[in-house]
Amino acid sequence: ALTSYKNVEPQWPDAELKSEYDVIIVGAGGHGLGAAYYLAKEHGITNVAVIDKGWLGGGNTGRNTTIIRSNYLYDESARLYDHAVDLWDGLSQDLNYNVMFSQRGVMMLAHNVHDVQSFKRHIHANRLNGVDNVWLTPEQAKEKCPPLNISPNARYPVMGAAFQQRGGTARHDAVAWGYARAAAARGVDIIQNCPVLSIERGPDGAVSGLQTARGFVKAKKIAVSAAGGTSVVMDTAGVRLPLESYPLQALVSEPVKPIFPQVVMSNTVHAYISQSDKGELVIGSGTDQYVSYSQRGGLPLIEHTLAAICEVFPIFRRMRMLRKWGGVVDVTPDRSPILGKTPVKGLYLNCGWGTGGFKATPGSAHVFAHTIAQDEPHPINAPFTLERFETGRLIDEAAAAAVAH
Ligand code: FAD
Ligand code: PYC
Repeated sequence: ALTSYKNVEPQWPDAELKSEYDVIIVGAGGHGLGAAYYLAKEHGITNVAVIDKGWLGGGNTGRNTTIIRSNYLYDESARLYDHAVDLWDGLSQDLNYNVMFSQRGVMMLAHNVHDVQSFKRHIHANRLNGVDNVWLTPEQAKEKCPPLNISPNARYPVMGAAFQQRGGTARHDAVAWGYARAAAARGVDIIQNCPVLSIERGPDGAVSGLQTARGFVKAKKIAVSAAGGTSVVMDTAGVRLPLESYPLQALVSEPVKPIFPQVVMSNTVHAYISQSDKGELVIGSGTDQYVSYSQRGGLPLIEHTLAAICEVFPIFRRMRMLRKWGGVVDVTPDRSPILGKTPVKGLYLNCGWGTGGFKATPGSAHVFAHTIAQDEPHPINAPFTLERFETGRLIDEAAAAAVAH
């Protein structure tokens, strides 16, 4: 069946690893590929390699439920995530690649008094930061999303919802492919199936290069964007990180005709759901409760999630699930990312996105490229330092993370 594809041009060349680069990015997820693209496009730095141990986009970028929103509590986070929403808006045009960004709106359900108070606090803070987020009554929520059960007798009664209209979804693979194609067109080498084994440092302590499965490569600057694998890679440079890696799972149903117009999240019952353009219900759960580097999780979590979905959306009780999978998410103590310089000269870090970094992809990649090129943070990522875990200047977004972990 694939013979008809034999004359199709690859979208980026399968590059040979050179002996030396100005910048090497470890991790060909959306964040790493995006940073390479912006390095080339906005800073004129094109002697760049993006190296991945597996296939491009095969990490969390290709495994997530693609929810995009910027309704975070603190000013620092609102600036970072809203910068991303602004870039999502023009991304398909910028990359000349349809990333299928769909601003269908994200609804977060409140099931108890605590949820109501917490969401209203977020809505007020968001409004002060120019981030759209409004309160919906149960009836208004149902009007937007007809499958929602708002009966007062429901097991998980809906007491209202926070709603961000500018939020939505994008096609995760297309984001990786679009950045990869656009970066490669500007001269970036994309190297797949090449595990990075260690970061090497010279006598002055600065980075000198990487040991990879294909040998040593010299680099003036190294940027690590390896999500769940970050702490292992950084350890080889002598940098210990406040990260824990957990499995996070998702699953899809059989495809059906359009039935679900928004993205709906419920942190309290540990479930979130949207409908893909193919018609599948895309459903996700909370993290497994143990640390692991395996890209699969335990069945009890999925059962719990589906039980919750059946209570909140009884219409879906007889849907059949097609497949499930997991990713490895890198979680910081304050549920905010680490995005900036490190104590090692020439070594830059973009990690700690945990359960919620897909939405940030263009914004994070954009300011990370600035940080690498200028050797100083962009004002937007300046607060997201590694040092904050020593100084105590934390950015606690556990509530806005909205995924149980
Ligand atoms: P990745 O895409 O994971 O890329 C990192 C890359 O580094 C990988 O390709 C990996 O192979 C590579 N790597 C690791 N170690 C090495 C090494 N030693 N050598 C070479 N390469 C290496 N976020 C949202 O905003 N919305 C959501 O709805 C959402 N849902 C999620 C659902 C699930 C099930 C999961 C798992 C995550 C979800 N997330 C969500 C989180 C989101 O997917 C991630 O935060 C984001 O994709 C991280 O992107 P990245 O480019 O940093 O990492
Ligand atoms: O961060 O919005 C999010 C999210 C939804 C599902 C997983 N993460």
